[in-house]
Amino acid sequence: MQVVTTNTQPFDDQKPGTSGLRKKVSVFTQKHYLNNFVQSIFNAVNGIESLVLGGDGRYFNATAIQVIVRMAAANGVNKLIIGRNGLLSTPAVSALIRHHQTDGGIILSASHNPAGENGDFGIKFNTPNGAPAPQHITDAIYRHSLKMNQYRTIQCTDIDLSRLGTFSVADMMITIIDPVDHYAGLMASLFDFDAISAMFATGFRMRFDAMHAITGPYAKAIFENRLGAPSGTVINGLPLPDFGGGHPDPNLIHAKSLVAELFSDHGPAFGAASDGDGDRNLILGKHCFVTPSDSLAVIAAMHEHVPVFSGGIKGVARSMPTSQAVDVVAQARAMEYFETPTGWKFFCNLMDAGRVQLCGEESFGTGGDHVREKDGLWAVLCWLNILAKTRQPVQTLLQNHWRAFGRHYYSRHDYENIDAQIADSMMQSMLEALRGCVGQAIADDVIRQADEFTYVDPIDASRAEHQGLRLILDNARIIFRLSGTGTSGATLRVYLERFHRHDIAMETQQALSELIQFADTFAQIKHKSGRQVPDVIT
Ligand code: G16
Repeated sequence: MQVVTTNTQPFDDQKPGTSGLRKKVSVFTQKHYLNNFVQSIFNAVNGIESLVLGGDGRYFNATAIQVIVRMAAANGVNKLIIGRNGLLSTPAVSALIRHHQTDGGIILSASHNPAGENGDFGIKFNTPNGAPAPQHITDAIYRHSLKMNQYRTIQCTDIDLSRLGTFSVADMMITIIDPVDHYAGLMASLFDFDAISAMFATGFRMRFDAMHAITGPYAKAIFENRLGAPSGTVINGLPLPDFGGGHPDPNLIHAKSLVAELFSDHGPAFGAASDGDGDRNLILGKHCFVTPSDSLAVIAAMHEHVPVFSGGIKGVARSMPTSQAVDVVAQARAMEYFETPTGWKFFCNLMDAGRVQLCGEESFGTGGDHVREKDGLWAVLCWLNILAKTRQPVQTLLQNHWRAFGRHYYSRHDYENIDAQIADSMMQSMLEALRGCVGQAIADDVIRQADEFTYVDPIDASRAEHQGLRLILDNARIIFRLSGTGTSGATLRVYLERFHRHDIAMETQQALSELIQFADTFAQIKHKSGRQVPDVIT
């Protein structure tokens, strides 16, 4: 094998965000750009000998796989497991890393961001426990990227990604696997597939929107082939390099037609969707949307119905901006509960330590400790299992939950593509004004605490600072945060939450109207960003 050392210049913009490095395709396709970042991973993480490699199939996925294959061979990898055609969902990669006990994995995805030649691309490294690299590793990768002057590769022709089997390239053994098999088997071991099949056999109907992204083949194999849901249950099931021109973010805005079907009188009883790389989920019932925060709380409250949790739930965790609905369940059921910064990686120490078995985020992420990523289809199967055991409509389950635990009205307002400097200065002004807020009233509630969220990991005592600004009232919260996943400008997220012990059956935005008004005035959103209304309300 002939290793070629190629001279390069560092790029200064390769700092991984909330979930790896995400940039426009035009950035990633610059000469040496991908190579530099991949070499930074090998330089920062010593001794990678085995790897899982796959992505969500977006534009540039297959080309990037070939680049990484050559660089892996030149950097001492001797065992590489790749999904056929370069495809693997994010949770499937996490499961494979754990199953094959590899030294990690590389995932190619920009999650829910649009794809195609003018879209986004992304890459991230996961560690041997299957989790997204923690901060100290992503910091090290970034430091290496800033001084990158040479990368290692080999010269060889492209490998055939379409053929299952094992072969070698230089000294490296490559195995091309079916992307779905292992994951589908894992799901069958975690859920009561007989009970769910029996429910489908009685005529229960669902619709799953794969949004032309990675989950199509997984969903067809699981829902239609294994569980007996009628063909056509999975829509937009063919993964396309541009995701069919859509925006595979499973929320009320981007899954509009699915939402319309579930809100029509003749729609199915259950609807769900997942995102570009298969780690997010949207849950819908007939005439009913389950917020991700409520979904987490309902699963926690009804976990006895799901075999995954046959050992019980010792603890749950949610990201800080996620509503506190799951905390109420945890208190009632004597579970430990944790509040972490946004980013799935913050849950993983707690899972490794056996402290939490269920986690969730307002950004449509839910998952358990079977892998170390959030898992869209897993969350859908949790709901199907609960529905199969209770045989009650989603809406009834949700209303019963609110009756038992109270209701957290919740919404997130996003202001996208704000000039980064303006967004930073808005955050800075708010930070300076925080202290003056304490004691101020919003409607019939009072701000008791106003601070910037800092997290100290209970397991390894690592600190994460500047994780969002919080205004905490007796029964409400307003949170401001800048997104860490965008690729152009800055996105300001405003998270709004108000708790009512008894459901007041009010439309969500109306129930939150005083908080919305206060947030707008406090952040001076209209004045400083020039935006009159949020770009996306979820
Ligand atoms: C990533 C992280 C999530 C996080 C989300 C939103 O999700 O894995 O943990 O909640 O970003 O991040 P932000 O609010 O910073 O945009 P994904 O699905 O994009 O990988």
